[in-house]
Amino acid sequence: MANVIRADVNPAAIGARAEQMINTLGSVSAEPNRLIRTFLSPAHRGAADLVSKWMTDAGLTVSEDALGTVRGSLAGSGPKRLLIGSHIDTVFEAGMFDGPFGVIAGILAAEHFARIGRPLPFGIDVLAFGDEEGVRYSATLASSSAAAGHFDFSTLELVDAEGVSLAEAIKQYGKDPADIAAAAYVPGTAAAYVEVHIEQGPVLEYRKQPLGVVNSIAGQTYLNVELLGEAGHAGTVPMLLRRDALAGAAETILSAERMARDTKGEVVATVGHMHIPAAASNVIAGTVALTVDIRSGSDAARNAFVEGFKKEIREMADKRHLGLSITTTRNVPTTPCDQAIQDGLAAAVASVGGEPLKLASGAGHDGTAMAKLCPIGMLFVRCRDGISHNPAEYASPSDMGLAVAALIHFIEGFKP
Ligand code: HGY
Ligand code: MN
Ligand code: MN
Repeated sequence: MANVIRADVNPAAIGARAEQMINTLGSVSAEPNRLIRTFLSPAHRGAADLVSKWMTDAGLTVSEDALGTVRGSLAGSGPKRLLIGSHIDTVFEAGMFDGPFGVIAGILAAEHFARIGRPLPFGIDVLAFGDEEGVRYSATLASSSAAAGHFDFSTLELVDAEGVSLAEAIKQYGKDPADIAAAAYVPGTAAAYVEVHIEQGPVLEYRKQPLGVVNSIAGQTYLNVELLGEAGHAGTVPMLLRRDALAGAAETILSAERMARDTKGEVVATVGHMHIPAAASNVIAGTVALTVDIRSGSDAARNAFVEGFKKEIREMADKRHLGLSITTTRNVPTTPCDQAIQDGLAAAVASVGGEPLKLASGAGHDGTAMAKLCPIGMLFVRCRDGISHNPAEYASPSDMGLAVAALIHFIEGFKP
């Protein structure tokens, strides 16, 4: 891979630093044997403190808003700001790269300009968001939505698995919900938002490319499906007289899988969580709740899938004499990435010797929230076997170094 055209940027050295930072941040977890860092938790606090120190050491001015977003700022000669960020919260049993690498890349790129000492014609804000995964509360993108000025205040009443409301969690974190509005950027001050993120898929590895440019972020529909049957004795109720909610849930899961496969890649559907309140091996399940995550790069295809899926589940429930409730807990349209930013990132990828591949993101990102504030772009980094949301998640120091070098090139050529 050709070196960058800039003599003062050494991707190999940057990549080694990025790897060391990833490993250090990756050790900040709620549990010793697996990586868990949920929104406004003590582990989030520990990660925010570490990122704040890195930002300060890089020459950035650090601040924190009411939702815990850490902001490292580098002044520029003009009023506009280029926002570069990602998230530091994780799923359960997470990998170390999903989110953190985007924050680390922003810090390393901003540090390059802080060290040069020649102000850019715009400021840089590196943002570390704390709620992209939506694991603790059923809402998600709370922190980036607040920065973008469209926080949903009704989510303050949501409660986590321990019954702690988001409002209470904010206070326990040492912040004040009354300050949430102040987290928003003044409209017009953010020139763009750019996020560097592992691809979380196999395309770049398959195409033997370290970097790729994202053209859109898939739209998402999340459904909560609750099946209501009749709890009964596993030994005495004849099969034909059962109203087995868990058997209905099994059909629901297989319908989602089969219907998504039938779209030949246009739509993906996942049942990732199921709750059986009174589960026991000798009880016919009376109630089962499950989540259905439906995504597509096409809003029309996703919406058509949702309608067809709901119809099929209703018919199944009727056949099984089950009660059924389906609630939509998330409905996010496909988010296009700004064309000019895509072009700038493509030139940046080429500057480090890459082929500027364009690809859609099946994963959701903070960019979806930030797109309501300003134009967005994303730079993908190859990850081994396309694995993510898994401790085996990995991006090489070499690829991470090229990503930061490309980001530096992008910043150099950015026109707010
Ligand atoms: O679910 C997603 O796509 C993201 O990782 N939160
Ligand atoms: Mn992510
Ligand atoms: Mn993720």
